[in-house]
Amino acid sequence: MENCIFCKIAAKQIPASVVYEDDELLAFKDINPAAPVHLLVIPKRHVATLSDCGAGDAPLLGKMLGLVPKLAAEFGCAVSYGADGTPNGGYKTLINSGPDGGQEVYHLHLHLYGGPRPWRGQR
Ligand code: DGP
Repeated sequence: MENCIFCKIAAKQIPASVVYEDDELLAFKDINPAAPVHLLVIPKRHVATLSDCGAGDAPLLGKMLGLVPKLAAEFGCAVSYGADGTPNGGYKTLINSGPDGGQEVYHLHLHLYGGPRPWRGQR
């Protein structure tokens, strides 16, 4: 897509701090982090919003979601459990969709926020 900033990042036409890449997906650091860890996972193929995905996109969406725990572990924010089973650490995943969903960049992306709270705008 010609004027899509994330397509340009996927095509390496503009720089980004890339943390993961395969044939279908790219993950990179958000330019304006709202948490100590703030990554974006995108499909390389242009998809504007989650509402533009159909049943055929389920494998792609599953792959995006499946990447999250791997990145969380790599960036030190995986969920872990104490000896008594108490959960520790963790992260938030978010997909903003459309204007009412707060989407600013119209190329599907999944936010991964992690690290010790408070984060910007969150307790
Ligand atoms: P959203 O509101 O869900 O559309 O979030 C868009 C996010 O994309 C926002 O957190 C900032 C980030 N972003 C926008 N432009 C760039 C860019 O050029 N590079 C990087 N790394 N992140 C960007």
